[in-house]
Amino acid sequence: MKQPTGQVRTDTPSRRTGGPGDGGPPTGQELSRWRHATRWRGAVAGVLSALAGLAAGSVAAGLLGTSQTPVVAIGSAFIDRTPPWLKDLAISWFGTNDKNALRVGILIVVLALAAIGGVLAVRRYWAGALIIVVLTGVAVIAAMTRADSGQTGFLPSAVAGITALLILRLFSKRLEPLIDFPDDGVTRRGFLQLSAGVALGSAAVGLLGRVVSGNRAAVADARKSLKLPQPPTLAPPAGVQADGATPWATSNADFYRIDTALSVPQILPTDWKLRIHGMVDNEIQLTFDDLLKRQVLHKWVTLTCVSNEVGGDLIGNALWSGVLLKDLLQEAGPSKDADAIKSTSKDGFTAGTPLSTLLDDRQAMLAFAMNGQPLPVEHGFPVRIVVPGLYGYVSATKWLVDIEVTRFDQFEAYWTPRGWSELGPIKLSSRIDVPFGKKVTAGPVTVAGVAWDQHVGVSKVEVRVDGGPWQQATLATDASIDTWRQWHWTWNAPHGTHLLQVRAFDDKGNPQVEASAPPAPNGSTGLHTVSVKVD
Ligand SMILES: Nc1nc2c(c(=O)[nH]1)N[C@H]1C(S)=C(S)[C@@H](COP(=O)(O)O)O[C@H]1N2
Ligand SMILES: [Mo]
Repeated sequence: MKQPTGQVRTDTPSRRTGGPGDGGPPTGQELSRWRHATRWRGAVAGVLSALAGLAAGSVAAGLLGTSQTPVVAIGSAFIDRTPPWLKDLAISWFGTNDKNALRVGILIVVLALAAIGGVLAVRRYWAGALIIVVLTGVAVIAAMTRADSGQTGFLPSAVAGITALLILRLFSKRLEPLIDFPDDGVTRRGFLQLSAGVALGSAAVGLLGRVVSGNRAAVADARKSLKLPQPPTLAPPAGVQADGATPWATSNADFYRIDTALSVPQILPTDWKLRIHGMVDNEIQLTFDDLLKRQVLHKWVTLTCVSNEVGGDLIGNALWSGVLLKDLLQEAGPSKDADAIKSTSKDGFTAGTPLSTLLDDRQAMLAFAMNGQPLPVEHGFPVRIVVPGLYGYVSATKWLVDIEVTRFDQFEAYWTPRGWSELGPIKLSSRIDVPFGKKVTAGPVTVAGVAWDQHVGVSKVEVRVDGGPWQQATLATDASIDTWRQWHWTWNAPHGTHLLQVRAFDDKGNPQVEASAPPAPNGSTGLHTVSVKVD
């Protein structure tokens, strides 16, 4: 016999065998306490069922060699549908931890929904099961819409859903007797045993999932043992500043990371293949070995993200090693009508890059090393594109697997339908790095930072204090127009709180845009302004 929720039953339950207030008929208070306890058990049952499902899903993903666990599937689909403002918000809140934050967020939402499902399932199994079915459906559809999930990418989510449904059924069988009748101890013990069993089982299965997904370890090993042509020197070009301001080279560990990959694609160099095709005379297929047989180029290039706010740190300068894209494209023989390449990564990200920027003298490359090391896995191992002068989203495809020579009117790259410009030349900008958050005492103070206008060049940097006259800063040696340029200026700092501002000029003497603009749709503008307290 079932009672509608919330209605307090006051007659004596016929199956009563003991429990709180032993002997007499249960009071309304007792009944409501039992129901409360039963609801809690339902929630625990829901959460444990979901965890068991997720553990089974991770084993399935490991066995199938796919990264598409249910959480990754939902998260990746979520990222693909994130509007630019939300992406920027996530980056500004969580920085490079935005992906972990998303994983945790998805897990919390899934477990919360599963808890509700568990509570419902105590009374009506199918009502709770429906929530799991819907969650499973979302994950399966999410996995099927991912480019890198292949034919079997939906299976881990399906396995997770079926497992969760079965476990939830076990729980609901245990909990049903508790709905209207007081806890007889036996039922409670049964529930506790089942809970402990499911929790332990899930932990064990989850561990197994880690073991069977050995792909990550294999790629890490392959990367470590890779011998690549070394640059003649890692030292900064002569004359670049080294006075404690921003280092000339950004270390691989400090280099900003931006991408849509919730689970970083794992590609063995021996498995890597690149196809250059489309509007070309000769289609080209390239293995990693083929790539290493070509002439190698080492070049300092400053990479910048279009999402970089004025004064932001989504910019880094590295010594990249790789081969010239120009040579490869010329071997392929692009059609006269082609004006773009669409480059695609293992996980389905795409960038659209003007063909002209790959064929001119800027030495766009297929890079396999960064600062003398094989590309870190997060930065595109084994091969990515680097094009001086263009924001990353229109050029710097990591985990590169495909280049199609085409026309801009034939395709839309990943970020274009999401509100970002089709073309993304980097905008002239500058940043103050010191003094920053440090104690400053009155007297001469070094103000320093970087300015950049990749593949155009910076000719001058000026600084001003409290909106006063602009004063010329000293520029470090121009290593190349494709890198940032360090600058410094000595300020005779008076007591008080002051505003410092910087502006840069391009090679033709045009100043950077002073009006503030947000990153979307094609890069921020405005003057970097810092407040400094002088004691
Ligand atoms: N496969 C892939 N490549 C990608 C992206 C991505 O999301 N996926 N993001 C691009 C963007 S927006 C930038 S700014 C650069 C960042 O490169 P980094 O993470 O090595 O700094 O990578 C580009 N290449
Ligand atoms: Mo970016």
